[in-house]
Amino acid sequence: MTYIDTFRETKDLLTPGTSACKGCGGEMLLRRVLKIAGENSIAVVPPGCMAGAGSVGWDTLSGMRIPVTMTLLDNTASFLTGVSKIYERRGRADVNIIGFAGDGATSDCGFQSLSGSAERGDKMLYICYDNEGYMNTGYQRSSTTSLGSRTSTTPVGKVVKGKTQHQKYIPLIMMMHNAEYVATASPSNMADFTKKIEKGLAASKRGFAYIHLFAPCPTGWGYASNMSIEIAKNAVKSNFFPIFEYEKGKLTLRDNKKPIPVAEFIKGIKKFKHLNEDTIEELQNIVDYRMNMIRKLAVD
Ligand SMILES: Cc1ncc(C[n+]2csc(CCOP(=O)(O)OP(=O)(O)O)c2C)c(N)n1
Ligand code: SF4
Ligand SMILES: [Mg+2]
Repeated sequence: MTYIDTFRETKDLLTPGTSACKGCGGEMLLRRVLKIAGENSIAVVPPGCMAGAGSVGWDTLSGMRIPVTMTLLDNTASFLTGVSKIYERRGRADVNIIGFAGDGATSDCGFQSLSGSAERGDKMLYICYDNEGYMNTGYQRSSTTSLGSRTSTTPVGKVVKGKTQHQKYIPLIMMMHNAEYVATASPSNMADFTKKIEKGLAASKRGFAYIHLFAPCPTGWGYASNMSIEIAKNAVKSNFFPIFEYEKGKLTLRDNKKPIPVAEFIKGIKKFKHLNEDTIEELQNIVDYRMNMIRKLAVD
């Protein structure tokens, strides 16, 4: 079945009327993850836009047609460990145990719990949708927010001009946990995305699987809601968001040897509008540095 068949023929397990913003990258990704995973799945979503958008529940109702619960912001992975162990004990290894967590819940608040589950090799698929900030509470910076971004806690004024630190690069950190499977994916390439979710689900039956998704956010980043896919495409084309996977000790990179400049990617995104040439150059340097590091780790 091609990915188009998967999306056409499988049941939509996320309510059609979520309260996510128009053009939300995270919502688009969550809907497709559920279509690929199917009904024999259990989801855990920590506080954030995807829980807040109604996927977890209004009153006693849930926006998903599979069992779902909301954890704390800081314990998604350890919660999944518990769910995974009980299902294993009951001989239900067929059930997909999936976490769908934001970058804040993953890279900051929940990192200790994530690292523990990964190091133990607990059986789950942990997905981080990275929209580079704490969007659900008004776009505060997180450790994956990129350099120079305007956020509500890194405003642009006379003294401060957006975030002054580089982003923490979680995919490689997760790879160094000797995870069963690690991958990055973008909504701009659904065939690749589908294959990786399928592989991640299969790997989650053997151990810890981690997938990091590029999740553009029109509201927090400041761009037109119909531009999310275009922005995701340019993030990949500029190497701002490298696409790779790591399995059985091997890293495979979808190399992009003729990248567009990072300046091209950030054009039209308001959170970067104030950047001067020096900061754009610094952003370009970190993107080049990271890509070269991944190239060195990749198999030919
Ligand atoms: C320990 C803790 N601190 C703060 C909050 C408030 N809070 C709820 S959602 C959220 C944002 C989470 O950001 P992220 O995980 O990146 O998801 P996003 O909102 O971007 O989708 C915050 C700070 C909380 N629930 N728990
Ligand atoms: S604020 Fe951003 S991440 Fe949150 S629902 Fe809106 S578009 Fe999606
Ligand atoms: Mg976020």
